[in-house]
Amino acid sequence: MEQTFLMIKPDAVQRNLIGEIIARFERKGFKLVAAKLMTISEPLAKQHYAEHKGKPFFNDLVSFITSGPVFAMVWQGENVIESSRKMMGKTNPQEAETGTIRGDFGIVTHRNIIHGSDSSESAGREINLYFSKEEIQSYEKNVDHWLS
Ligand code: FUP
Repeated sequence: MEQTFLMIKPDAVQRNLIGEIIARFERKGFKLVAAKLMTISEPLAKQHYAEHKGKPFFNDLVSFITSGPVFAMVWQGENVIESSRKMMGKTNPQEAETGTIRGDFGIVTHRNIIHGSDSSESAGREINLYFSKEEIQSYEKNVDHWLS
C-alpha cells in the first residue's frame, strides 16, 4: 500500500495544531503507521531540502525547520501521496484554497504549517531519512473489536 511522509512544521506545533491536522488525515481514512515529535538537526534539514540548496530562501528554510520540534509521520492509503498534497493545499498559503490545511491555517510561505512528499520517489527518500524500518507499523484496524 502507498505511503507518504508528512511533517507538521515548528510553526504548527507551536500553535497547537497537531491534533487538528492529524484528525483531518484520520477522518479522510488514511492510516497512521509511524510518528514522532523530534527536533531536526541542521545536517538532516539540509539533506531533506537538498533540492533547494542555493536558492535565496534556503538558509531561512533550514533555520525555520530546525527552530523547534516538528511532528514527523508516515501515513498509508490508496493514492495517499497525491491526496495528502491536495489536503495540504498550495505551497503559498495565500494561494491555497480554503478547506485545505495551508489555506485554513497559514498566512505566509515561510511558515506554511506542513510538509508532504510530492512523489513516490520523494516519499521513499523522506521516509528513509526520518524513520527506521522498525519504527513503521503494519497493523489491521477493527473498531468493533475494541468496543466490547
Ligand atoms: P512544498 O512541496 O509545497 O513544501 O513546496 P517546495 O518544495 O517548493 O518548498 C519547500 C519549502 O520551502 C516550503 F514549504 C516553504 C519554503 N519556500 C520558501 O520559503 N520560499 C519559496 O519561495 C518557496 C519555498
